[in-house]
Amino acid sequence: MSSSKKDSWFNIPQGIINNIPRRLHLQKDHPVCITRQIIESVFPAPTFKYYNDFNPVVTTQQNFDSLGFPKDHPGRSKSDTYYINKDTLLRTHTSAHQADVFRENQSEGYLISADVYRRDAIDRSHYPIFHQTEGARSWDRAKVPNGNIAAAVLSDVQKLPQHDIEVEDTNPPFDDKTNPRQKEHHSPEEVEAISTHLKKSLELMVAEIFTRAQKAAFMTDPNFEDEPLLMRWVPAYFPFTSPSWELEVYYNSDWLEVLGCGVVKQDLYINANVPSKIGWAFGIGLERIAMLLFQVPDIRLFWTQDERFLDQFAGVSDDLGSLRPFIPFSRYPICAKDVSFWLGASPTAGGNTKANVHDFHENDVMEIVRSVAGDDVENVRLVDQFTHPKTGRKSMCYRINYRSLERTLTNTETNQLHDKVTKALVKKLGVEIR
Ligand code: FA5
Ligand code: MG
Repeated sequence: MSSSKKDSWFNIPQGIINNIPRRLHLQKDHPVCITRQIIESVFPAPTFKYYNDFNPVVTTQQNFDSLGFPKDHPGRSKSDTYYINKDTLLRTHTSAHQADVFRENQSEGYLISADVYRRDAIDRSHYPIFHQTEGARSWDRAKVPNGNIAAAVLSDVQKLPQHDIEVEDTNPPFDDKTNPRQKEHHSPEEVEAISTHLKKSLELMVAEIFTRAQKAAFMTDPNFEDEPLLMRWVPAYFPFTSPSWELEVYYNSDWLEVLGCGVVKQDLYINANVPSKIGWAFGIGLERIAMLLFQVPDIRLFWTQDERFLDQFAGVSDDLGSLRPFIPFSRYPICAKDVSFWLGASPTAGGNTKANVHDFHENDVMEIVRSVAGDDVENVRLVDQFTHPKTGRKSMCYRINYRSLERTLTNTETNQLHDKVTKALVKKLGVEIR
């Protein structure tokens, strides 16, 4: 990052910068690393090549343009993405490397695992840094008999192992209105064959993960009642795949999105100088999977250096069969504090136009709270808002839950933290405390 020059776009807090070298996906015996290893075991070398140490600093070209994101896509805004300067940012997804790897990689498939960065809400399942594994599998028209991609892919489908998990898939292979086939590049038979290989491969990956999770839960608790696993495919949209889907898993009585995927847009192969290739790609969030695999209740735990957390996974990287659930250590008390403020110019204070209603982004509140209170904040949520009938000013009330993972915060400490948070909101957002 030091080689990129900051400009007025720079918006990366020190807390994020400090965590860039952590690379949890490479830290042996860390649950994020173990999750990556399990995924890699389903997509073996040499068919798949692994890339695990790409630099998180990428260009807007890599992260957005190369993937066909429109110029006005909301993901590009400073309120969603961490920028070093106008053209350089911390990647928001592993797809930032797709085009480069298609250009350089001669093998049939690859997996890229890496840390990714997004300005986002604060709660138990959202953290501004998380990890993804991206995978792709390609076939080359020039290399299959008679250029018959559909036949070659279907014969590869036959070679995939079976799984016995129930899958709900009511979707047509493509839908010309909502989830189109790339008509100018792919025949219906080709899309169907590639989609079948894609879905089957990803179902196998998820089946492997959840079977391991159930086995682990059962090993520690023989009374563990395993719910039958259920997956379902839902149509999705990504600028760089078509048709596209998300795979959801029924877990703890709820449908959970675990990955996004689709048939690679042919422009990516064309721009990478491999126009005769055709294939699929997916991206999966590692924390989300690790939380299920190990029954980790709070995403902040992945960042703790507390031995009571880390020691529980010792030895698993070398023996994936020894995986067992996390046993939570006692939780410390929570302390909730509210902060209410006005947006818009104050009628008395001469008009501070900085806290303009239109410039207000909730992610800015999240980040200011995070920058002051760090991992001692468990979640932040909007609990009330209203517009004053006379002045037209808008009032927001956020509830901040303070709780450390490592110790009890004293009342005085929490009050001091909250006071600092309040002052930072005034200073950085220009809001007026009510
Ligand atoms: C993407 O990031 C696409 N790049 C995925 C993709 C790759 C699609 C290749 C097609 C082809 P999305 O933003 O939905 O998509 O994130 C993908 C996965 O990352 C999600 O399914 C989820 O598992 C995980 N994820 C997304 N946001 C978060 C978050 N804030 N915290 C934890 N995990 C997240
Ligand atoms: Mg998604």
